[in-house]
Amino acid sequence: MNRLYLVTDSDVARKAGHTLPFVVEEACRAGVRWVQLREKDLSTRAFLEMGAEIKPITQAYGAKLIINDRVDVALALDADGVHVGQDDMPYPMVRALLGQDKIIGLSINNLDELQAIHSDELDYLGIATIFPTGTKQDTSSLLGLEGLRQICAQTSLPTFAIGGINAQNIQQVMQTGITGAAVVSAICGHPSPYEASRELLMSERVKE
Ligand code: TZP
Ligand code: MG
Repeated sequence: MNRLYLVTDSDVARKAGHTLPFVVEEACRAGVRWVQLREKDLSTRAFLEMGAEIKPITQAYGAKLIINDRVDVALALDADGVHVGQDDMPYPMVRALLGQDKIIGLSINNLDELQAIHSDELDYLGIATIFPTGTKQDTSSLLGLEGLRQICAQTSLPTFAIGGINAQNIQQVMQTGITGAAVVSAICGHPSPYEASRELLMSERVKE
């Protein structure tokens, strides 16, 4: 499986003239195999309806569907997993609710948060925030490539970097010891989510 992770934002997609199902379909058609449904402003009902629309698309391409924050939504959709942050449900509880077969990812922002982890309960880490981004307002201090390198050197879990990653800098990100790169606006906000995904996937170390 390649190392590109699409994280969705329907506002960013809408501003680029796209619906979210269109973005996910185009990204999957281009080869993306990790999709995180991250919807901060939808009601529970709308989140479920969106997930029900997205799941057949990811399934058709054999892509993983991960739900951001909402364990209940992931269970209701029988999604592949859940991604939680530092202020969300603690991942041991997520594991207890989802069972051993589902994927659980945790966001970390610094070395202290890395050191607090019990890695046997997690499947991967999201490492934030690498570069400045307009997509998320409450980002912690920026790690940059050097901060990212330091974190990657100290964990054996699979890692996905996030924050300001695009076709121009993904190559440098992939040289830090990271497993993969996660993007929002570089795909959702691009005039062609298909072409954007193709370009990102062409980068060295992303495509394998
Ligand atoms: N977590 C840290 S930065 C971020 C998230 C969800 C948003 C990244 O968006 P973009 O558009 O890829 O910079
Ligand atoms: Mg969260």
